[in-house]
Amino acid sequence: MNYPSRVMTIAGSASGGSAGIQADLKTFQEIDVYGMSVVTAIVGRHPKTDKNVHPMTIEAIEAQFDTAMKQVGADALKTGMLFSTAVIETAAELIQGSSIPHIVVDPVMVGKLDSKLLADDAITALKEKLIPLATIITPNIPEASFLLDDRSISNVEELKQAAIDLYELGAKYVLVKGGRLSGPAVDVLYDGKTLTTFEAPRIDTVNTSGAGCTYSAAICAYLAKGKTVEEAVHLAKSFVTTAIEHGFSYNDMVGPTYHAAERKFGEAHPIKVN
Ligand code: PXL
Repeated sequence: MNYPSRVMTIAGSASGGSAGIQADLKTFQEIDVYGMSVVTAIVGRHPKTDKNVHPMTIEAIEAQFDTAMKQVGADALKTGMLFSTAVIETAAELIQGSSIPHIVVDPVMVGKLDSKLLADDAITALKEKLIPLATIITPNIPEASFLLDDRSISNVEELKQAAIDLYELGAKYVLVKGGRLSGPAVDVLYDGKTLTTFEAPRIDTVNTSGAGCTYSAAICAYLAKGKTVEEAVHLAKSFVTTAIEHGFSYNDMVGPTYHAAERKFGEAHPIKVN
């Protein structure tokens, strides 16, 4: 038997199922890798107290990682919502103490429904402790802008310059996602030498909750399967674009992308690579 590659996510639980750990595990399953999880916090707003982020202890985070590594091991790992300096430092230590070959850092800061997913004082640890360990980081425009001291990014040229400048933080590859610009959804990949753009047509939908989680989870899954970073980004962009195309909502709130779309509709969305 050819066992599936092993993929771990260290991220927050999004109880609505569109984002976070839930999006990661659904994506892993669709791409046929073996998914494991380390929950850093539970995100869900209490109807009376309004409390939205319910953190796990460092002990619980270490216990989950150790259990998954002992039971299974990992070929690739992604990080999502880590929230605090202490959790970022713990994730960095766990990654450094492992020999997992591919590390995807999605520098999650704010959710689509405006949940605050990174504490104000945690950006330094993210930049100094975690990003240097990354094979690839996957900021969207607000995240890239924040990592570059509130720089404004409003066109593809500025997206490219942001990727070049973020490379200085020490990741091997930087993918800056331009989904929030108008026009086609252009993402820029930089490896210290070459800029590559990945372009999908804009899809007219509001149902994109968890798209960033899904994209970075798909990159992680394809890296675990032995794809190069360029191939993994291309395949993942296609996967998430198809998932966005078939996004839906059960009510009048912003809904999820459809993780099963590529399998169900038998189509991988064409992506222009330049
Ligand atoms: O989409 C970003 C995100 C990541 N992780 C968790 C979330 C969200 C958005 O709400 O809840 C746990």
